[in-house]
Amino acid sequence: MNFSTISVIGLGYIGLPTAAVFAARKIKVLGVDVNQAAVDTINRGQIHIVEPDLDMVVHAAVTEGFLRASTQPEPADAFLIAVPTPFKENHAPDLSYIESASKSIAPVLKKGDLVILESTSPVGATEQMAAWLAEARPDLSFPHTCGEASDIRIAHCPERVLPGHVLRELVQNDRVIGGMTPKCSALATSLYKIFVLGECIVTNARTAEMCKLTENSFRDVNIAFANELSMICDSFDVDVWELIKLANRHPRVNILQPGPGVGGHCIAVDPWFIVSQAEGQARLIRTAREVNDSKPDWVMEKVDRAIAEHLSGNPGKLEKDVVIACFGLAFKPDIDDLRESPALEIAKDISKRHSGKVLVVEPNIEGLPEALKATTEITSIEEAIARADVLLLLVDHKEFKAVPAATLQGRKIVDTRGIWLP
Ligand code: SAJ
Repeated sequence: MNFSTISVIGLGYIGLPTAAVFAARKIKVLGVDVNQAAVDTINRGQIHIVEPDLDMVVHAAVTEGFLRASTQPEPADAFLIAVPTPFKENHAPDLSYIESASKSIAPVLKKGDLVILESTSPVGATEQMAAWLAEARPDLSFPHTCGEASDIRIAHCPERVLPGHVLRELVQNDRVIGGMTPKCSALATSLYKIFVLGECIVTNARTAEMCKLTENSFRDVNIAFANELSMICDSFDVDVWELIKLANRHPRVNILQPGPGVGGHCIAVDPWFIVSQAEGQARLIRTAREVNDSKPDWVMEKVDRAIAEHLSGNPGKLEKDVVIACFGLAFKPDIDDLRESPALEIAKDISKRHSGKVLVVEPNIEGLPEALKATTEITSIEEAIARADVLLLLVDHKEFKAVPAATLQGRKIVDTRGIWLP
């Protein structure tokens, strides 16, 4: 099949890079987003998100005329839906973005088109999407009712790229192709083969949905193990970082790293989709979520203890005289992404609760986020180390790893990442 035009619905962290790599292979791509400002930015050849090298690829694709953005869908040979799937109050998945994306493309669908759902989705979401499309277009046939004879082909092909390495991983990672029928899978495979150098592995839509949820739940459970160990070791007076290094010398043990909690928009969200669909069975997955979500509270207790210890060593000093410095706000090292960041939540919490000065160091951002502007002060690493009584290390950015050990000697440190320990 020759795809002469491709449409990507949702121009965020996944949709925009995907649209750009297709366009870089000289295919006409229309990116669609409800955000007019994002559409305008892209049409100027610029980007509205942070991802290394993406600005260059988008600029070239727009300048050469292969990538264009709009708020309105237009006819295309293939549609890729890459919209958010957050969860609701009760952790149940919110499919409203997929629903409105499906309903927006339905009027422009034509016989022979391929529709791919890339958004991380609960099991059954692709069938649900097919049902929404069928409802809007009774004149076309769909795989959930007509099987291989359908006019429209549908597949779930979850994205698996790591923020910060998106352009490389999009091309190199293996891709799971979950067609609603074998013909749907074959067509989706031929689409991804345009830029994917990794293997395209075919399965059905439900398995592909569960595969994506499984990958992120696996990581969440493993991080929870590390986080739980760090809390246990603290009460045993055992250095968890040394312990993990030692245990990982075993040929079949590979423990991940503890931290202040799990952030980002994927690992802290996706496991809940399994829990909400398998309430009584997903006990380990639920507990892992709870362990990781509770870690910031534990860090806050460590900060309170550090303040108390500092005060007991400095008679006459009051809490309002104690200066705390938070090192890092991002959700993981060496990125500027603060969304769903436990480090940011902890810094906000401290700035609300602490009566003394709170300093913030974040080498990857220009100014402080709104929530911290009135209550904290952004400083350099050196200034924070010089002024603070309690140093709280939240993110293992390379700049913090480079701080000479001698500078930190004898200081009161709460290190959630194990890089400033003696
Ligand atoms: N973290 C730890 N300790 C570790 C590893 C990570 O505390 O040893 C924390 C990080 O600091 C961060 C969070 O976990 O707060 C998540 O970071 P991450 O690097 O593990 O993952 P994400 O959220 O950037 O990307 C994940 C990836 N999934 C897996 O590795 C299984 C990525 O491949 C997915 O495409 C992405 O989720 C997604 O979009 O679903």
